[in-house]
Amino acid sequence: MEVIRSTCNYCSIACNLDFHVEDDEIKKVVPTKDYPINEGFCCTKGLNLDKQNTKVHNPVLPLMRGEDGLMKQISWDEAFKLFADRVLDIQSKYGKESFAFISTGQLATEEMALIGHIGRNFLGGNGDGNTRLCMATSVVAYKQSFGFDAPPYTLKDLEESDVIILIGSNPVVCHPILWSRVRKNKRNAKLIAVDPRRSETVTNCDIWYDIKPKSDLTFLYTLANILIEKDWIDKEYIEKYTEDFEGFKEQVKDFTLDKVEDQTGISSARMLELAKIIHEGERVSLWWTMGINQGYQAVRNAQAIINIALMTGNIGRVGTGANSITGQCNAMGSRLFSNTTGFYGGGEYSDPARRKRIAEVLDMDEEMLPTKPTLPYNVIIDKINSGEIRALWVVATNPLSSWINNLEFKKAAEKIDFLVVEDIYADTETAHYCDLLLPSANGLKKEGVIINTERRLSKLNPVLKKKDNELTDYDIMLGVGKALGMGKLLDKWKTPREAFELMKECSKGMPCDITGVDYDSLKDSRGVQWPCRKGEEIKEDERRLFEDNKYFTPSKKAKFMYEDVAQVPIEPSEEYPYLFNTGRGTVGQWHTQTRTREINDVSAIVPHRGYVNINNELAEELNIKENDIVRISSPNGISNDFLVKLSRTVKKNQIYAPMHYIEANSLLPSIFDTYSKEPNFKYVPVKIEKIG
Ligand SMILES: Nc1nc2c(c(=O)[nH]1)N[C@H]1C(S)=C(S)[C@@H](COP(=O)(O)OP(=O)(O)OC[C@H]3O[C@@H](n4cnc5c(=O)[nH]c(N)nc54)[C@H](O)[C@@H]3O)O[C@H]1N2
Ligand SMILES: Nc1nc2c(c(=O)[nH]1)N[C@H]1C(S)=C(S)[C@@H](COP(=O)(O)OP(=O)(O)OC[C@H]3O[C@@H](n4cnc5c(=O)[nH]c(N)nc54)[C@H](O)[C@@H]3O)O[C@H]1N2
Ligand code: SF4
Ligand SMILES: [Mo]
Repeated sequence: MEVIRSTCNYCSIACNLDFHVEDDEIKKVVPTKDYPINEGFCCTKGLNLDKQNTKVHNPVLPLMRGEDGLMKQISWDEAFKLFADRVLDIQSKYGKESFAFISTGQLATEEMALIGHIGRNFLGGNGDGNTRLCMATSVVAYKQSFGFDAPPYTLKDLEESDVIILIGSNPVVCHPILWSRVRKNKRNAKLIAVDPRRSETVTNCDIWYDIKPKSDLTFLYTLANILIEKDWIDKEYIEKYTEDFEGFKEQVKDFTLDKVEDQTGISSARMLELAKIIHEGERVSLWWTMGINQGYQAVRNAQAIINIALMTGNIGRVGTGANSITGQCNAMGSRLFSNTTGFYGGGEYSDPARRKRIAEVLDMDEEMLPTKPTLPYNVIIDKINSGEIRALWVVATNPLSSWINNLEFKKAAEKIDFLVVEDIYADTETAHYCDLLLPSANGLKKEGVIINTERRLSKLNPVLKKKDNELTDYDIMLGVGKALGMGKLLDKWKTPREAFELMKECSKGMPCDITGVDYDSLKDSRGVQWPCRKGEEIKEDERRLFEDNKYFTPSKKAKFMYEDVAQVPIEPSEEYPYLFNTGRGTVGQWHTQTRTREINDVSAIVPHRGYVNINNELAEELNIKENDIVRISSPNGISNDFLVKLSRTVKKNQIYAPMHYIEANSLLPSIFDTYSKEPNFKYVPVKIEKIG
């Protein structure tokens, strides 16, 4: 029996797993013992990675929609030619920007880089990722505050903190292996959760700040104001390493204790208690995830967290940090190497030095490189609906279900002239509308590099062999590129390894420099965090950023970023009195459930239709019982039916809907953060009616 190690390509922890393989069949999956991230543990999704395309097979050959509306099988050469003919024809009629692609944080870095090369450098189209739905807020927050998209922590910081504050984050369900690091904490840390819902993580914490939905900014500004007034701040750190603290101080001075309870639901005594805990903690770490990122004022929320870390000197030291936890396995790869919002390895498209360097590395004309960041996801969809974008290539994401206000995406899918879907399943909600389906081999058959939440690169290795005619995403993208006539522009991209070498060169001298990473040594290694510069010896395999207190801004100082608290876009009303919140349901369910539906242990226990948690008292008032069906309507003008699961984890006026079911998103209006354009996925007032 052969043992092949690879990386789990579900969540951003990126556990390593040993696959025991015989006759091209996986006999056993064992979490890798000596991998520093998961140390012999993993969650049910990783353990069941072998259950992909076992019950629900993917076609090996592409499918094209015929004139009768039915899908029929074609050869790969025919598919590539069809792609090229249709896209080039559409571009010749409507201009380069009539083409766009939507990619993902769930591919290997090399695949993201290649689709960015084809779609942006060669075709001159727009291309965004589902990371817009997820990490865009953290990206913008870090860029503005630190000068680079740089999550500063290492997961070991969880073991070394005195105080761990989790804001809008439910790692017990979403990052179980991260939680095992919390459990290994050596300093008897105080665990604090800030969440309107009594999540699984809240249940495992010492203190719960059950704030009113979307009141985080007031909560954090009040906290900052107390710390300032009590003089519980690190003046030396502020003075030496940060900018514009005075402006921030002015901003928060009116966030006084007399108003806080009314606005956030948290009493002034409890606010004082939290400030005191932070003050007394020698090592305080602050962590956030989608409860912060997916909001209408999300960037400023994330920066309010960053500001607390900066003003108390809780950054750049063991067990501290303002730490955004990423979502998908390779969200970090997509953030840095997808050529969508900035150059490979970072840097603005307007920066002449970066333009020159990237053109040299890729051996192409500077004029061919993008001159501006992509149009964001929401604008791409608007432009499909207005007829400006006519061809769309969707790779490894299922927007018909996952996009906010998803009937807008459905409209776009119905309207667009040419929709291509590349997926490991032909039956996703999005694939249902496509003109061309490019079936790809799943992650067990591919090679590449994944960058996890703590900036650690690890290797995806082929565990199973490809069948005849079966192609990976990399193979498919190369086929598309060749058919488009990219010719010499693909000379340096023949294999994932070559693409990785290009990305290394592009990263040279940047904060995420990976020139010291050796592709071969990465296999079966302990992984390596960026930066990893060529020639530089790395002594520790768990490293944090900013230990030298130098940030990536021109002044080398971190910047306090702040703004007035924005008005809630839609207040609850008599018609829509309840607040609808969405997020993850269980450890075993992954997003739109294409993959996890194949895991028996998961499908046996989760509801098979969209459901909501309703508080027992509210249910009683509305005469609703467990397993009833309710109709929920939102100001979107949409009503959807949900199964009822009574739960005291939600407050009486709040409802929680797991995002794994298509019904949730059509209720949410198209509201985005001003700066990151990340959707406001976790808040809309709704009404409930019992039916049936
Ligand atoms: N099992 C499983 N694990 C996953 C995933 C999955 O689909 N399934 N997806 C992965 C991905 S891509 C991501 S991005 C992560 C997401 O990981 P998380 O962000 O931890 O998960 P969510 O459930 O989306 O949201 C976290 C919490 O935000 C809270 N919240 C809602 N509104 C507010 C608010 O106004 N303020 C505050 N403070 N909190 C609020 C919610 O109640 C919820 O408990 O999980 C990753 N891991
Ligand atoms: N209401 C609400 N909506 C949300 C969220 C929320 O909290 N609330 N969270 C948002 C977040 S954070 C995220 S990240 C998104 C996720 O949203 P999506 O990206 O749409 O969700 P997935 O189901 O992970 O879709 C991934 C697709 O890729 C396919 N796939 C898997 N592996 C491969 C591969 O190797 N190659 C190819 N070509 N395809 C592959 C899968 O079959 C699946 O169809 O959802 C967002 N939507
Ligand atoms: S914790 Fe994340 S990376 Fe680890 S096995 Fe589970 S899904 Fe995979
Ligand atoms: Mo995500």
